[in-house]
Parts: sequence; structure tokens; C-alpha cells
Amino acid sequence: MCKEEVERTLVIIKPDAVVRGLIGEIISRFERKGLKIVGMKMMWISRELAEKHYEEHRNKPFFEALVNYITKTPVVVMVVEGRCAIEVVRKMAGATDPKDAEPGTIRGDLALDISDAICNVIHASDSKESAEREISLFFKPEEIFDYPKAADWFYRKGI
Ligand code: 3AN
Repeated sequence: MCKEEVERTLVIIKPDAVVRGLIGEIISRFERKGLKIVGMKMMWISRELAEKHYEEHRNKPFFEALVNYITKTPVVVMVVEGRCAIEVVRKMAGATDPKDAEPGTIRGDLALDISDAICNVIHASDSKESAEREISLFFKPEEIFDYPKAADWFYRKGI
């Protein structure tokens, strides 16, 4: 379990959220939490990239539906950074099936209906290893930025 490390995680604002006009709502939740967006772009994921991204689900019965879902419209992909970001963003996302996701979570507050694939508004990396793999699938190193946030001075140790 993460204690103090600053981590980076990959978030995808999925097609259901994009077509429902929820991009701003989702980004603002991460900003309000204190997470830092260090990479962000809109893109239309190719089948090839979708299959790589969801490699671990290749043998599941819903794999084809999952690839169709994530490639249906453009998406917004983000690298989100912060203290224990991987765990924190997973908690903010909530349970995989939006009917089970707790109120207060992104899926719990913003989703209910599903299709052949479980449509659940965002993807968030589930471990350090997947975060590294997924970030490198979607972002070139020069598309990720290092910059200070306004409140960094406040949280500095030794004040
Ligand atoms: P999570 O997104 O919560 O990490 P995973 O990694 O188990 O969930 O599944 C990846 C994606 O596959 C989910 N976000 C969802 O869109 C889809 N999915 C997962 N389980 C099912 C299922 N039983 N039937 C249809 N789609 C599913």
C-alpha cells in the first residue's frame, strides 16, 4: 500500500462520459482533490491500441465489446500525479459496475446504464506496473510536463 510516494496514473475519460458532456466535471474532481494533471489530450483510440491496453482481458467474453466501447468516440486521456495517485484515483472512480459504485465516487455519482461492455465513465490504472505500462502506451515522454502547482510552497516540510 502506498504511504507517501508521488505517483502517476493513467486516466481515460471514456466515450460514455464524452458524449454525455462530463469531461469538465470529471477533470474538476481530480483538480479539487489536489491531484495534478501532468499530461492530457483528446484522441480516438485505434483498435490496435485498445487491444494492447486491454491485453489482460483478451480471453474474457466481453473483450470484443470492450474494444468496441472504448473506440466508439474520441476519449480524453490524462496522466494524473499526486501523493498515492494510483490508489486515490481508483477510490475516486468507485466499483467497476456503476450500479455498485458508492455515491461520492465518479461512477457512483455519474453513471448507471451499461451496454454489452460495462460503461463506467473512466478508466484508472490499478497498480504501479499497469500505470507505467499504460502511460507509456498513450504518452510520449515529451507529452508529460513537470511544473509547480500554486500551493506547493504551503505543503513544503519544515515550515
Ligand atoms: P476497472 O475498470 O474497474 O479496473 P476491469 O479492469 O476489471 O475494471 O475491467 C476493465 C473494463 O472492462 C471495465 N472498465 C469495463 O468497461 C469492462 N468490464 C469489466 N467487467 C465486465 C463484464 N463482466 N462485462 C462487460 N464489461 C466488463
